[in-house]
Amino acid sequence: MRRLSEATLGDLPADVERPGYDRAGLTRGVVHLGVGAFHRAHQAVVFDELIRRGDTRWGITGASLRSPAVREQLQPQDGLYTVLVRDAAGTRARVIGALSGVLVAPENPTALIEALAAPATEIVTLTVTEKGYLLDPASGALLADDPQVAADLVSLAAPQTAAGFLTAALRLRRDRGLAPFTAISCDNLPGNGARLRGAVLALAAAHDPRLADWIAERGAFPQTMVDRIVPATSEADIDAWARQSGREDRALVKTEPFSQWVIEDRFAGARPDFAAVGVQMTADVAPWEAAKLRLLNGAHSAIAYLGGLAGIDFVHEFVGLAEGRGFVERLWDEAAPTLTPPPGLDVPAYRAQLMARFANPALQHRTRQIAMDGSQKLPQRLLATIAARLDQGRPIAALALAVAAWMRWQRGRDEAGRAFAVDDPLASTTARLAAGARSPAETVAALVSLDAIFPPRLAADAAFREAVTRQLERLVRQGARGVLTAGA
Ligand code: CS2
Repeated sequence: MRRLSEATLGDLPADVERPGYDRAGLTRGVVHLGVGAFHRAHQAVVFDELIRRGDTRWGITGASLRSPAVREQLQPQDGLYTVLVRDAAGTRARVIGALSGVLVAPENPTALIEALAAPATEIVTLTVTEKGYLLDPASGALLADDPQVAADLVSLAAPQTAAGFLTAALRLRRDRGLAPFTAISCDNLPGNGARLRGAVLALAAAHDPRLADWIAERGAFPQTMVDRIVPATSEADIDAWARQSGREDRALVKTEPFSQWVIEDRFAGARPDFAAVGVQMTADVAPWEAAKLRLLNGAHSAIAYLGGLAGIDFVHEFVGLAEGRGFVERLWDEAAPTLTPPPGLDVPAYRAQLMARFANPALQHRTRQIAMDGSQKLPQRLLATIAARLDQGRPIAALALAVAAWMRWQRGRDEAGRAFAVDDPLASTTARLAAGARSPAETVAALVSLDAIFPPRLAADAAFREAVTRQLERLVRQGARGVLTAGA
């Protein structure tokens, strides 16, 4: 079957929305690092919308920091791809035209540095996942011992890391008399802007302290909260859409109707009229971020491990069970009092909306996908909430059950005895620690000693260890489904 492309765009069914603007006339004002499904369904749609409204400065150059796979999806399609927005009521399809090319960093690092340093580049967005920042998940410090970071600390001629590319390009911009770009981290890291800034400043300082000063003074790393549920696209999704649309789209993404982007209003240079396309601009993103990380992502990770252990494959199936839904509500009852909701966020309404989003039967969001990289996610999704609860002297049963489920997951076997690979940069360490323990209490003691995940103060907290041990004992005895049915 023929691929979606400029040449075949006109053949699509009439109800598929198309870019409707002259793609050749776009300026590439954005470089995006990590052109995965999330970017294609979130920020790229926002830039596409700005262009549709007539501001042609926001064409995107995509970059993959690792494999050429995304370029092979997009290049034969002239950068075009379809976003399928799905819920129980049906599917809406829209072709996005904002992306005009994909660079593969390891093949030609200079091309990416030049794209970042181009005078037209005003904004650099990143979705490189939590582990892509190469930071200690608990403290946020740059992992100086990581081989890629170590290489970038020595030379930025062919950077290995996202922060390395930004630093090399900022150096070039300064040397050429250009202003810095605005670098916007769109990953679910706590204080994502500050963490990215810290990584770039640490690299810059290692090479040229005056560069670090210039970036600190003139650069901008706004904090953001990004939200849209974007499950991985399956071969079955691609086949089904090809049959329906008559064109094969290897870069297809599927998502939900909901989309939210909150950005700290701190820009180094030009700023699009984000507010006109529904992006929230604010001076303080932190309360939005905490609500999203602790309610949405906290529940997601809990569902991933408890559901995964119990053999529940999809999020909507988990919340389709009375005991699954009840557990999520209890988790939120624990998390909600730790939040300082920003003006405009009604927590009960937000929770109800989240539950409806989780229940969306058309998304087919796999628990296994969310279970990935737990070591990078636990601190901001569950452990910060637990620390806040303990400071308030409040119980943590549901949160502790989620942490215990993550611990049980590290064995790489579900409750039906099926083996799986724990997909996590710290998997070999957690597997070794879990294997050496002879009881739930020993498992908890061994895993909380990992200070990359558990802050020392929390690891030493007797109430925390007891609560997690108790829940792990219950999981071993009753299984995840049994514990859910009995109540947290
Ligand atoms: C999920 C997120 O995979 C995961 O860890 O929790 O990708 C989640 O779907 C998004 O943050 C929603 O905005």
